[in-house]
Amino acid sequence: MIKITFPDGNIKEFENGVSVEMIAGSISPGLKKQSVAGYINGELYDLNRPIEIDGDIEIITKKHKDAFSILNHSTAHLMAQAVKRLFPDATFGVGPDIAEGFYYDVNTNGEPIREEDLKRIEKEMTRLVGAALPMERKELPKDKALESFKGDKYKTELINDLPDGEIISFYTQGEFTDLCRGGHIGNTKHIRFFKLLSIAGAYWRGDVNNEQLQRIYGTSWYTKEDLANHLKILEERKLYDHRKVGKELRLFEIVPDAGQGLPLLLPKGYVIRRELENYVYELERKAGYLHVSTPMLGTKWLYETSGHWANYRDNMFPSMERDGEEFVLRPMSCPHHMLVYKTDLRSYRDLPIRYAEVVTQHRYEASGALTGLERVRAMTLTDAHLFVRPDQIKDEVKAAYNLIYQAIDDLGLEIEYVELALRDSKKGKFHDDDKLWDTAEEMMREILNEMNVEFVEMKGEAAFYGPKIDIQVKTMMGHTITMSTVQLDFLLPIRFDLNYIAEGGHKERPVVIHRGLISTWERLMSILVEQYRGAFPSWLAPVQAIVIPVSNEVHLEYSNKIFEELFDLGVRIELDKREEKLGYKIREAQTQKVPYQLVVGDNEVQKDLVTYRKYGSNEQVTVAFSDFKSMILDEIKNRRK
Ligand code: TSB
Ligand code: ZN
Repeated sequence: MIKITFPDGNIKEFENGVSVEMIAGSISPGLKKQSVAGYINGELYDLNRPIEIDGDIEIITKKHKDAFSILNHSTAHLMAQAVKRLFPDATFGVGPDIAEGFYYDVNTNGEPIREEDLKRIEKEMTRLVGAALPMERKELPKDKALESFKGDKYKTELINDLPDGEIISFYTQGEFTDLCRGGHIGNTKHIRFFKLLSIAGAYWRGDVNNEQLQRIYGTSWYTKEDLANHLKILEERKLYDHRKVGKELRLFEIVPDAGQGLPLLLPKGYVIRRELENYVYELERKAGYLHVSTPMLGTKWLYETSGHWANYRDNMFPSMERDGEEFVLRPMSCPHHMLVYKTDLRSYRDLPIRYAEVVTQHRYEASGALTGLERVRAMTLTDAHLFVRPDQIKDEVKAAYNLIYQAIDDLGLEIEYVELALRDSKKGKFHDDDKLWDTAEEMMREILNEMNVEFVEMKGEAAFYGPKIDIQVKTMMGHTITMSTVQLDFLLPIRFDLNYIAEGGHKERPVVIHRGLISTWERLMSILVEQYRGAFPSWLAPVQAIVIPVSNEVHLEYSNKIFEELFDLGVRIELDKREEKLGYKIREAQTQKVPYQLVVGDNEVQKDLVTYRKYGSNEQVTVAFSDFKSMILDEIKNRRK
């Protein structure tokens, strides 16, 4: 007999070799039906795996946060089995579950799988589901494992990477066996609502020097409704992808002639960027920041001194030489701001000093990672470096965080979660003063706790110069990306020998806080385009209002008056006096998502009125022109959402 302890502290005895499924069934048939796996002492157990030790149990039901990944991981195996049946020479790389489903990397060792084949594979999967094959776990020592996968290059490599002496687990369903840590759903019959989505290329182990495999993506759910919902979201995403909307609204283009990851901002896109810049400038001015401007080309010395050249060079474009001097395109502005600080003698009374700049910088990002405006190689960051005394660190980090919070809220965005990025002392890319790291990391933890901010710690994600608080948002496309950042740095002040005169007249070192307010214009724009689905609030909209006369002969003069008056007041307004049908002009204004459409007919002309329709509403509202004027001016000036 073994003793099983339940989460409420209850202890029950079971036969040795009992399974999670049987334990669930002993509680209630309903629980048995809902359960998909379990944790025994924290280790994932399949439903049918025999339990042979005493332990704490946590039953994973379909609603548990890990249930989705178990189902999707199992579906990846199911797909591989189906692929193997249809492409008997196929070998397989890795096949994990991911945030919204799963993928499996396949080499057919013959004709590649085409988009049209996905249907066939799905059908085969359905057949395997019908066969109700148990997914059974088996364990082998490493040498036996290698033997049973002899000739399979990828699995052999994966097994070889596991530590010697390790017991390796396998899962078998029908004729198909796969190397796998588990856990699984127990039987193929539980996999019912899935869809294969796409095929992409992926290098074996992510290395461009290796052969390319085919990566098949899919998604799998516990109910028909959940699957249908998810597929609907995927369809909608295609419509709101910023790359598509950005093109339709003529905001930006990425053309091969300009270079990968080097977008061209078109006039309408630039309007948005300038509005955002005005907003940021004002916000920072009120928060006590001073604005500076420094060049995007700098001496290599700057980056050798800072440590970027040693620790960040992979992300930099190569240096160039002129007249015996070496230059680099800057990937960050920190060194320049250190120099700005050094242009004067500083006293403890001058601190904190907060230098802000919208910094154009270049980073070498792998071409496979480039994504529209979301991840680019030329970017302009809403950057700042704060020079503070040690006793000011906490207040300044908190204030920087709060300013970020405000900006994110003003722009209608939402924080998904906050990450505290720490170093991993085993990795070489971090500077190596343990004491500085420990102090900085502990301080950041304290600050977040004092602010009652929930956060997750991420080892190995810090900047080479210090820990970061990274503020993550989720894009409409479902990726999580870093929007804002506050970073604590004791290193660069040493490297650049920064000082201030302390109260007693001696020299002290300031501390630097790096702060990215709302990311780069590029990334921010990608998020906003998707968030607003191209329909920007009027303060950001490239065209804020459009006047459409019903008839050019009768209504043009009054239309022109409205246009000129608002134009002179700074409203981005257009007058559509083309000889086109009224319906056509209205539809076009709609597709351009112009916030205010003003249609001018007899009634408007005679009584000095405007009739407007706000984008997204079907209602037509008629008001005195003067009232409309104050309304739209107020809305723009106060950046109403
Ligand atoms: C905040 N030196 C600091 C600065 O002072 C710094 O550069 N930090 S950073 O490396 O984390 O980058 C700041 C922000 O730039 C990130 O939080 C992210 O929002 C944005 N960013 C980084 N790489 C890219 C990229 N390739 N494309 C678009 N935006 C990017
Ligand atoms: Zn910086």
